[in-house]
Amino acid sequence: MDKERVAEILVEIGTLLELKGENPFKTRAYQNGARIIEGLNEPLQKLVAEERLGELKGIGDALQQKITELVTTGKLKYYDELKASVPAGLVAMLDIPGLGPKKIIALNKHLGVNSVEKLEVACKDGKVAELDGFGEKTQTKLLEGIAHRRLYALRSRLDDALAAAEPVLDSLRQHPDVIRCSTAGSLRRWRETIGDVDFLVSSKQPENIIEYFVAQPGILSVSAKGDTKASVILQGGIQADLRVVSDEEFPFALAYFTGSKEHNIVMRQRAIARGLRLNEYGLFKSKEETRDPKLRVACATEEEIYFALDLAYVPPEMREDHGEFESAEKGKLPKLIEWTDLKGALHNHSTWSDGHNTLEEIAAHMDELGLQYWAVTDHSRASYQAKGLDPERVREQLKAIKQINQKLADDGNDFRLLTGSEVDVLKDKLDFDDDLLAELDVVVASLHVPANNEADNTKRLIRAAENKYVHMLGHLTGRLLLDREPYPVNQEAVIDACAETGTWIELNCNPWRMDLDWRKWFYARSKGVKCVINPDAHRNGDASYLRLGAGVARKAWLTKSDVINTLPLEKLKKELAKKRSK
Ligand code: DGT
Ligand code: CA
Ligand code: CA
Ligand code: ZN
Repeated sequence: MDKERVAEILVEIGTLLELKGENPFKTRAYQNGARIIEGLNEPLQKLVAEERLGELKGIGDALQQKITELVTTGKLKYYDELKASVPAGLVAMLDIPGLGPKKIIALNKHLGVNSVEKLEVACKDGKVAELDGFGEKTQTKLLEGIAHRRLYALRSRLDDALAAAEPVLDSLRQHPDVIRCSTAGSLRRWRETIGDVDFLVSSKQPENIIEYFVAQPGILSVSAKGDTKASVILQGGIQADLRVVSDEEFPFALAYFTGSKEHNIVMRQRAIARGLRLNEYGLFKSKEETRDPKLRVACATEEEIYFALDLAYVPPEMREDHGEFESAEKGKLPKLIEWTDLKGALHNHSTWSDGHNTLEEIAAHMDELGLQYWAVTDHSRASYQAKGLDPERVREQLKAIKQINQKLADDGNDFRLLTGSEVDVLKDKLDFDDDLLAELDVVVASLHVPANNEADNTKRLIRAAENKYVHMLGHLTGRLLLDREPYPVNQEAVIDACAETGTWIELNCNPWRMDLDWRKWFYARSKGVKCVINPDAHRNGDASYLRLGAGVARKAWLTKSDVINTLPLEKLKKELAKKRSK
């Protein structure tokens, strides 16, 4: 068991104890213990094996025993029993924003609330507002939180959906009876969250395909199975549909099931305006609904369907009825960015703050991937829970990076690490002074502890953009997809300030964030604001987020020239110098 999981379990034990009303001193010990374990600089396995846990300040006998049991057996009896002793409904309530153990105990004691469902009823009856320490506002927030949770449960993040879908698609591709196959739906359109995965296959032997599909190892259970259709549950509980069609129908079915629904509606209207009918089976020379093959306009590909309706081909990412028809009619669709256009990234972390790879490991890995540069922008000191660096440590890190770059240069290698910081945007200033920021290659400014009102957050971010050393704003809204709503902020006003000051905005492509949202980039681009696609990597594997980010950037209609980190290193350096020289 790795130290992250051990720390998670310790935190959970602390919370469960709190829910049981245990003494706060005891619960705090677990939370502290978790923090100590997470921050260890040597392998936890080794510490346990050498029986040296006791050397850690803050880890008492009871914790030592429990950590040892977890690490050596992968289980903890005490934890299992504790979990079983706390009602599941109370634990589920922890998931609602604004509810901690104390409030949950109060709700339980005074209103008998012991589940999310009962909480909802109590809120709707206005009983929660009457409770000491709750009030009208809290009650409204709790109801909102419950509604959000319910919606979140219906969708999956893009990374999880892709991870579940891609192996299945690869297997389908290998079956000899498969002529063509593709994903469709929101996954093919690179939406940031996915309701269900849609697969489409063309074949002369649909039954063989269905049998083969439902037997795939990535499929947990089969919900429905017909001659040409099946619905299943993939890893992670993600739903998926497979449809098998003839190869003549394939382009039409692909266009139809790729959607979006809004896009399809306009396509259908365009067909009708031309005396034709469009549906999932074909484009037909008919004024009525039909699927008669004799009336079908032959189209071998999706492209040909678009041409038949007097449109340039619209890539799947753009099919959201977001202005694509106007452009496609004029044949003026932008050439969208490709993920292979990306030459590096400008917001990432290392073991110096809360990342998992050392500077050396990062340089070796990103060079291996064929990238040209990778900025290390660890947290600033205010983010103490993420082990933020103080100015002294930042300057030490600068030296360490210079040494690594020197060695790369000596070896004749062109790859470079860039120095930097993800500096916290505080209430009335940035976490670091300008002198320090001026020494760094790359400065990302991020708001990690927002106010709960829009005006304050907007003002803080505008002030950050006005700092001449800040290159870009990080994850502008702070949202966590299917987990946390954005903090209140006037995004347009912040975008305007970025446009005025020459500050870039990040498209944080960590799949939990995808922030700034693709819908907002239409406005940002119209103002001339440049984008940086940043994985916010905390481990080397996170470099793969660049591909997801490019997909979402394509939804935002971004081209290579809109995105700063498509520039080769020398040109990037010139761009990094521009705002500072003003
Ligand atoms: P999701 O699954 O919620 O993330 O979103 P989609 O877009 O994948 O939606 P889904 O799986 O319900 O259906 C796949 C596509 O099929 C959808 O994008 C468009 C098409 N489609 C489904 N139902 C309708 C409909 O009632 N009318 C039209 N025009 N198209 C539909
Ligand atoms: Ca779908
Ligand atoms: Ca579907
Ligand atoms: Zn951040």
